Amino acid sequence: MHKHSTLGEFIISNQKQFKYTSGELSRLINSIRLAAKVVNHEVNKAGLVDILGDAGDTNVQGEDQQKLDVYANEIFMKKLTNRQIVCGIASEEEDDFVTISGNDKKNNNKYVVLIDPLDGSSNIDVNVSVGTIFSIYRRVTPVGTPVQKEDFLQEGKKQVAAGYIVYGTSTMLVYTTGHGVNGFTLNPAIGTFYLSHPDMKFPEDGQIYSINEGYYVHFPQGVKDYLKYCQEEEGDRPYKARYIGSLVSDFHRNMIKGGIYIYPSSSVGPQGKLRLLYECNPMAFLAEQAGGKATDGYVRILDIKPTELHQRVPFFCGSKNMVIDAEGFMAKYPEDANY
Ligand code: P6P
Repeated sequence: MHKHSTLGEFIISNQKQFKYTSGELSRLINSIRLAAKVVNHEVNKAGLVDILGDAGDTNVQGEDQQKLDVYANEIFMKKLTNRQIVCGIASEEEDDFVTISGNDKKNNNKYVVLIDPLDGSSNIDVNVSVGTIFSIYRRVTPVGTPVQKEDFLQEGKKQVAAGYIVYGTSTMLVYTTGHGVNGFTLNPAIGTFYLSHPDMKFPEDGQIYSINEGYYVHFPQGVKDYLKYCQEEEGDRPYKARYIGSLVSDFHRNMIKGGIYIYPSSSVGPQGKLRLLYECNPMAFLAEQAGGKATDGYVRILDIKPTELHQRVPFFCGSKNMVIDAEGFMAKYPEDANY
């Protein structure tokens, strides 16, 4: 594969790796590619157009919806719907899942997509990078019938594709279909994504930890013990603290440089903050495909059976040996396990 192939060329040359019929993956990724370019355009000019500030509404999370959140959600919903490939979408910005019955109203589309259209949106006003996270499954209820909640509540290990777009100093699409992780960088001048990071791998070890230490007093003891381990002078420690407050950006940096991202349970948030279905599962799929690891501190994220669309889960994700070290501290306090 020539290093500078485009996303389109890459999809075609890797189509055979997607275990379903040939055109389906292309249509899925192409709809995401187009939506990414449209959202990127708005995100990049957000400071210039009166699109900032609250949309005067709040989402199921009870968070003020930034207009760009709402905008990104609409764009991804529309582009996914138009390609006649998706039978349902669940989004952080939608209270319940949305049924897409197709132009012929026959519910013949086979995939469901779960999406966080603009994660880290509170960073928009301060010009810090934000991201889109997506997770794709094959439906499990009969084709030809309306999509059902169980199509969305599948374990993360059933994902057929997952990825993110990071709207940073450059805009990148990073995704997997279960055959490794590849990163594409957008050339905004011509609107083309180029394969800039083939076969991305998490370094097995790392010296960066990403966590909001402001909540230290609320953390479970295992996390407090692990943080002290990161900060003591021994071998390759103390580690470096890097926390952008945007999951996609922290994950992306840690995948390239090595590191661990932790959003743990706490006394104020017993299940942590991140959502299992459209944040942790897709990032965990990517992490494992890149040779990394993702758990809730005790259990593999991709093995967790979801029960609710917007359920939260504690999240430890990154370089394999760093996650293993953190789990070693968590294991001392089995009473803190969730499952
Ligand atoms: P806190 C953004 O809202 C987000 O979902 C992640 O992108 C980010 O890592 C985390 O929450 C930041 O949360 O509580 O540290 O501000």
